[in-house]
Amino acid sequence: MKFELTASMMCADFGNLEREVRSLEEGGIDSFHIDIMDGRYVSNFAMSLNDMRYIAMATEKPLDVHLMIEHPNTRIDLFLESLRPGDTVYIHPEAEYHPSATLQSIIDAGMVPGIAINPGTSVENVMEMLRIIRKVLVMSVNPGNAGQMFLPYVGKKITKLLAMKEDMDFELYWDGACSADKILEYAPKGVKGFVLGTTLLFGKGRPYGEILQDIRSLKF
Ligand code: S6P
Ligand code: MG
Repeated sequence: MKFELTASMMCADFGNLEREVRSLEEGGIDSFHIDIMDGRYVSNFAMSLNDMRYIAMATEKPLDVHLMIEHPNTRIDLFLESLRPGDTVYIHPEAEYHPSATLQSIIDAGMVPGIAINPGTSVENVMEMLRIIRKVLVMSVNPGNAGQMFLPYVGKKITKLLAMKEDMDFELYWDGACSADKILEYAPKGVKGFVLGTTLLFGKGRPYGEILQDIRSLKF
């Protein structure tokens, strides 16, 4: 079964960031997920612009930038100018007065436009944006922190989005508390990729390559 695995870099060892990037690349990660927070849209600070720039410089793999910041359009140019065409930028529609204008800035810069949908946000609230984005990041935890519990009511929304993705031409990605059983259940249903954090990848005392190999060898 083909699905993408992306590493949530806010969970990495920042004392050895370059080594972390190398081990993940050698282990076969598909992309690097960069959680940018401003302490306002979410009550946490994880990664920031310079962390993203450093990882963009350290790898040729795609970046998957998840902006958890208020009014990203104010200085989205700072992020876009440090990325490569084909990298993905997700915004949270609730964080912007005119989210479709922000998505247009992402498209104009040659990046893949995405929206992140919070557990409490309905598909109906973002319907028009689904027509212009290419990726939907479904949050299965509230944004802001790693290591949280999966919120089971999100399952119904994923089912709804899966039924719409062909017609509206977007792909679905999972972010939050991603475990092997979630991949086993949702990859066959059509979820295209999974963000791996502390639940499955980081802080396990095992080489990333071994863990990623185990995930790719899951029996569906
Ligand atoms: C949360 C953030 C996520 C987490 C990731 C952590 O605000 O968007 O990307 O870093 O989901 O994974 P885990 O397995 O620790 O929940
Ligand atoms: Mg994220």
